[in-house]
Amino acid sequence: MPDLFPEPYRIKMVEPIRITDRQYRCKAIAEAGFNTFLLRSEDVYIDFLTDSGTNAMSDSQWAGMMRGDEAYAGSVNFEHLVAAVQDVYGYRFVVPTHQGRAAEHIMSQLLVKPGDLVPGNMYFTTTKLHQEKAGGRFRDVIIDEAHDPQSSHEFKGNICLDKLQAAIDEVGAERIPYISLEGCVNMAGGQPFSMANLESLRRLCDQHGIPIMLDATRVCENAMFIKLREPGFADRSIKAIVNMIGSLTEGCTMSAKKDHLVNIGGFLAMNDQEFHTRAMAMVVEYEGLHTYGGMAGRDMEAVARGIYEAVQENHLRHRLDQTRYLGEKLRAAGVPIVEPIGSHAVFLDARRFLPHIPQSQFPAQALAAALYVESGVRAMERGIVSAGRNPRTGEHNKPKLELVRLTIPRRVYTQTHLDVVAEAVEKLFVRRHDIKGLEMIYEPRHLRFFQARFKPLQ
Ligand code: P61
Repeated sequence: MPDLFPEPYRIKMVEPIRITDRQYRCKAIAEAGFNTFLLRSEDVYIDFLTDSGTNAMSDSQWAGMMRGDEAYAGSVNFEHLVAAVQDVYGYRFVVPTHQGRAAEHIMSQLLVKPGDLVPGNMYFTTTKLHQEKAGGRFRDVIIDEAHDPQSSHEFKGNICLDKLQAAIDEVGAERIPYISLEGCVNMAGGQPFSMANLESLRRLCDQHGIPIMLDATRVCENAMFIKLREPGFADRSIKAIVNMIGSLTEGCTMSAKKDHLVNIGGFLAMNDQEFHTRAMAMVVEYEGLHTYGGMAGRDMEAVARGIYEAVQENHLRHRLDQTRYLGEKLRAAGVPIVEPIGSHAVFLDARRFLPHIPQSQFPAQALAAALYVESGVRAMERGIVSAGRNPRTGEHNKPKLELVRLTIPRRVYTQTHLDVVAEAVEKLFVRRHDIKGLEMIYEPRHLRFFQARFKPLQ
C-alpha cells in the first residue's frame, strides 16, 4: 500500500454504533423494501450511504455554533458566510439556502425557460430534476471516457467541447441559459475536471455569450486533484485553485453538506446583480429572509468556518487517501471498481460484479441490499434506479454506469472501518453468484431511488 496521509485531527467525541446479526439484517432489509434509503440508521453498522451532511464538524465549527446570531434579519453569521464565499470563491453575491437542491430550484426557475437546453458534465439527480421542472432539457456533454468505468483518464469530469459545440449548433446559443459544470462529478465516480478543460470551456462560452454555473458541492476535492495531477498547479494553494475556478465561472450552487463539512446548509452565489436581486425575491418565498435562507444563524457560522477548513491541504490529502486506501484494497482483491478512484467514494461496478443480473433487474440495487445483509454496511445504488425515466417517453433511462457507491463521510471513520468494509465486499464478491435480481413494486414519480420498494426475484 503506498504512503497514506494520516488524519490531521484527533478524536474528541465518539458516537457508538451497533453490530447486528445476519438474521436481523435480513428482516430489516425486507422491511425497507430492499432500498438502503429506507433502513433505520440504528440498524446500520458502517454508514457509507452518503458523505452528505454526515461529516464530523471541528471544535471550531462547534464553537461557532455557540456564536449563532439568530436575529431574523441581518445576522452577523450571514456576514461571515458572505465574506468567506467572497474570499475563497470570489463571487460577489450570496443567497443562503437550506441545502443544495433549494439553490438549484431557485437558479433553474430564474434562468431556465421552457424549451431551453442545459448542457452539463453528466447529470445529477436533483440538478436535472429542477432543470426539467423549469421546462428545460438536460444534455450530457461529458467526455466519453466518463461512461467507461475501466477508463483511467485522470480528468473524467471534463466537458467534451465537440459535444457542446454540436449542442450549440443544434439549438442556438440563445436556447442555452448556462452550462452546468460539476466538480468531482458524483455520478461518474467522483471524477474531477481539469483547469485546462475549464479554460477551454470558458473560451468557447465567451464566443457564444453562455454563462457557466458551477455545482461547487465537491469543488475543493476537485481542486486537490488539479493540484496533484495537473502540470503547473503543484505549488498553488487549494484556496488559490478554488478561487481560479470561481473566476472562470459566473456563479454556483452549493450543497455545503459535503465539502464544507457541515450537517446542513447551502447557497447560491453569483456575480450578476440582477440575478441576485431576483434570487433574493424568490428565496423569501421558498426558504426564508435573504439573510438566512433556510439556515439558522449557527448553521451559517458552521458553513463559514467549514469553507476555510475545506481548503486545508492536509485535510484534503487525508480525505483523498482514505478513498484511495479503500479502492486499492478492493482492486487488489479483484473487485471491479470505477477507475480512477475518485474523491468521495469508491464505486463498485455492478455490471461486472453481477454479470448474471440484467440491468432490468436492478443489479446495483440488489448489490447494495446484499452488502447490507452481508455486513451491516450501507451503500447507495447509482444506476438505473437513480437514472429514473425519460419525462417525455416514460421509458427507463438506461445509464451505461450501473454502480454501487461506498461513500466515505469526512472525518468520521477510521482505517479499521475501511478494512471492515473492504473485507465485507470481498466476501460478497466470492459468493456473488448467489445474489438475485429485484423487481420494483413501488415507484415514486420523481427521484424514485429515495423511496422505491423492491422484492427479490426467485
Ligand atoms: C449525495 F442519492 N448529493 O451525493 P442537497 N449536487 C451534487 C450533489 O452531490 C448533491 C446535490 C447537488 C447527495 C445527497 C443526495 O440522488 C440523490 O444538499 C453534486 O442534497 O440538496 C447531493 O444537494 C444536492 C443523494 C441527493 C442522492 C440526491 O449523497
